[in-house]
Amino acid sequence: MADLKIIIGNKNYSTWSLRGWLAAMHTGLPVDEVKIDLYTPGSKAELLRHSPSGLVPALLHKDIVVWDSLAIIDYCARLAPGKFWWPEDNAAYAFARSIAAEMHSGFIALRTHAPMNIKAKWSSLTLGESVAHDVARIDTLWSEARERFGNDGDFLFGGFSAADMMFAPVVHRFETYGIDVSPTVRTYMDAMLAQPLMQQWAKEGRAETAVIAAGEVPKDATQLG
Ligand SMILES: N[C@@H](CCC(=O)N[C@@H](CS)C(=O)NCC(=O)O)C(=O)O
Repeated sequence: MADLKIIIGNKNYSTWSLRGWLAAMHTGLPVDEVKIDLYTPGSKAELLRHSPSGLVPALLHKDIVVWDSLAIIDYCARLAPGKFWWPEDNAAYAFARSIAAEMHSGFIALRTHAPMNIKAKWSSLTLGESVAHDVARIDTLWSEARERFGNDGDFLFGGFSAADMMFAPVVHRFETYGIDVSPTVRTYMDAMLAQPLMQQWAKEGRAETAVIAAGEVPKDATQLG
């Protein structure tokens, strides 16, 4: 049994779980994984057995529990200080921390109307105004990060970092709904989709059979939002 255990939900759908799981795996330490099928009878009781908020992700480290994705990322950064989490440079750090926080608290329209569903593929949906606004803002943030701070690698701040973890589910959303992005963002998304931990999660998500209604866009939809 490993000292670290990450509690997650369905890999096809659970965006916050993806962020916490990436952080736990990025430590490079041995990690046990417990997956709970969300929104099923009994799942809330099962979540509460591990996570005081009744939500995933939760990270258990020996007898310590950390819940909420951003807290898990910061805790994992303490456990594995030799790995890249946040950029050193003050300007890059400020940008990285700000966009991670903006992701954690914002982009409600995109989160509401374009659920992560790794298995799904749409090509014909137009974007409602509020979703289009979120998409444009994210494109601007990713492009600026890549152009100003990303020279040392393929990710927002060069190497794969906490900021990429926070935006990982958005990459899947853009991919699933065939959302138009700038060339810089397309190149960044391709790097994210090829990242080994991202590939592992997506492969396991695609193999799942559970269907969560809230994670499905109606078949006759023409617009997101
Ligand atoms: N702010 C939390 C959000 C966690 C959250 O909403 N998790 C969802 C899954 S993506 C959940 O546990 N839902 C299960 C439920 O509500 O029963 C975080 O950043 O971790």
